[in-house]
Amino acid sequence: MPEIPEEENRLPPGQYIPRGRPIIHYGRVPAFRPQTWRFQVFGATASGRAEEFGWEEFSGLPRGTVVADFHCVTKFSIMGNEWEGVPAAALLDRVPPAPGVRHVMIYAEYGYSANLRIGDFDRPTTLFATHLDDKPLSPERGHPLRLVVPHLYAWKSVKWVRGVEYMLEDRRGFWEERGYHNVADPWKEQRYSYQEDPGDGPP
Ligand SMILES: Nc1nc2c(c(=O)[nH]1)N[C@H]1C(S)=C(S)[C@@H](COP(=O)(O)O)O[C@H]1N2
Ligand SMILES: [Mo]
Repeated sequence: MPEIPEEENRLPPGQYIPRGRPIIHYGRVPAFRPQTWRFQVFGATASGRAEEFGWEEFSGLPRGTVVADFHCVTKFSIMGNEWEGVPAAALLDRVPPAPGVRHVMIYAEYGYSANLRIGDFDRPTTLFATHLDDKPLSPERGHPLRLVVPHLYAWKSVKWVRGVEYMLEDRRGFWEERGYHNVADPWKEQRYSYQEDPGDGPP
């Protein structure tokens, strides 16, 4: 039988398992209004047009489940989360990017954002989650929709997400502009922008 690694063996360097499941974010928890909620895909789309989804339409996209650990740069890790929602790949199928797209910017309510390389966005484990462990997300966890990018530090897992911009050139998001690493791989401890190698971030 294949062995499931102990939680200790699944921890990236410098991380620890806290008691409970911390919740952290910058600013307030937004209210969800299903009638006016919109999800926008814009920038370098293949069609040249922006696309907008209402709540019903977005939640009707193909769905999937991902079980993954979650690593915050402040060093706590939350192990074995079961996220359910719309895989990023399903959105990329529905709204194909133009051929030159190498990066995306994810936007949330209140101006929070995070940039990702297209290869990190287009992973089988990257998904727009509506549910955590069989329950709808709580307001504090990102209800109604949050991105989950489990293989990168959790500031890239944008809560209350409202849109994606397809980008031909990389730009820094909220924390990437404030001294955090552009790529954010926890296994390489890519915490801060001063650790970036040439090519990791925009010039
Ligand atoms: N919109 C938004 N998303 C966000 C944040 C935020 O401040 N605003 N904080 C990020 C950070 S730093 C972390 S560690 C995770 C925390 O997710 P959790 O509250 O579900 O543990 O959300 C990320 N997503
Ligand atoms: Mo974080």
